Parts: sequence; C-alpha cells; structure tokens
Amino acid sequence: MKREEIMESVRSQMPEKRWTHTLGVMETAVRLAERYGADPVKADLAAILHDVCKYWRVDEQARIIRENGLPQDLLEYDKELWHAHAGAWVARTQYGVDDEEILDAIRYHTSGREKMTLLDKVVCLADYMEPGRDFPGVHNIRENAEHSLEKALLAGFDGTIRFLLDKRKRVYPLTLAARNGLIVELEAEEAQE
Ligand code: DGI
Ligand code: FE
Ligand code: FE
Repeated sequence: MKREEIMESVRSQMPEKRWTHTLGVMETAVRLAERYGADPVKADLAAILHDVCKYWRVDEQARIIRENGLPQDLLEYDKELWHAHAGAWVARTQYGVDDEEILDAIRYHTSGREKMTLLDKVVCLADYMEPGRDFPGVHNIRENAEHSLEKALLAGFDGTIRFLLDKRKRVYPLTLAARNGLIVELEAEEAQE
C-alpha cells in the first residue's frame, strides 16, 4: 500500500483529534530522526501507524493479542498498553509492513523496552512531545529533546510511572526495564565525559 493510502485508511479509523495527534507525531518523529541519525522514512511510517488501532474495541484488541501469540501478560495490565502491540500486528498483516525496525517502534511505542533502538526512542519520544501534547512536564521533555534523546525519554517515562503510582496502578515490567535501560545508557555516557 502506498503511503497516502495508508494515511487515508488510518485516518478513517480514528476521531479527527487523534489524527491531528498522529500528524504531530509524524512531524516530530521525522525531525528527531534527522537530528539524532535515525531513518526519517521509517520514523514517518511508524508514526503514521503507531496508534492505528487505538480506537478499535478493546475486546478486538484483546482478541488480537490472544490469538496471535502476542505477550499474554499484557492482558493483565492497563488496556492502554494493548493498542501498541496489536497495532504492530495490524501494520504487518493489514498494511504489509515487513520492516522489523518499524514494527518494533510501533510495538514498543507505549511501554518502551529494555534495549530501545534509536527508532524506538524517536517514535516513543515524538509521541510524548508532539506539538498537540499539553501535560505538566511536557515543556521539560521538549527542552531535554534539544540535546539528549535519552534524557528526554527518561523524563517522559518518569512522568508516566509517577502518574501510574499516583493512580495506584501497576506498571508494566517493560516500562521499568525501559527506564532502567535509559539510566544505564546515560551513566555510561557520563562516565566517558
Ligand atoms: O496512545 P497515546 O495516547 O498517544 O499514548 P501512549 O500510547 O503512550 O499511551 C500512554 C498511556 O498508557 C498513558 O496514559 C499511560 C498508559 N499506561 C498504562 N499503563 C502503562 C502505561 N504506559 C506505560 N508506559 N507503561 C504502563 O505500564
Ligand atoms: Fe499510543
Ligand atoms: Fe500516540
């Protein structure tokens, strides 16, 4: 499927507001990719598809996870996590995306994971800081993004983890692994300075 066709199809599956968010993630992901040396074409396609099934019924998202061997532990955690893993499956099976880097960036855009690739980081961070986002702390994330992908993403995950703690929700283990992984990377970087 051509890029424009994918865009129209994705757009038709979400409310206009979520499509505006998607456009913001695309623009931001491409800019971050150019700044930090990721592939902007891959960042663009991952961004277009990252929330493709965010507005599908949750029982449909759960069915995709159950029937296609996706991580079953997701079903024990917040439903907000499901659309990312289900979305990667949809990108592969319904949109013919076969690039594993792009599929991973979609798959881990919500939870993160221990060893995030450059493209994972770019898409996840773009999702946090696209121009339409307005939450306490987003300004700090945008400032950090000027000089460090890892610092900016760490600020993003810290905010999400705090939010979950305050709501007395469980944190998906991959999110903790993602945060730990970023700290290891930042410490290694600082030790070299
Ligand atoms: O789909 P979006 O709204 O654009 O953003 P997203 O895919 O990053 O979803 C974020 C939501 O997921 C956010 O409101 C917090 C929620 N969430 C619930 N449990 C977890 C979680 N996010 C992370 N990273 N880890 C969790 O365990
Ligand atoms: Fe999402
Ligand atoms: Fe999003």
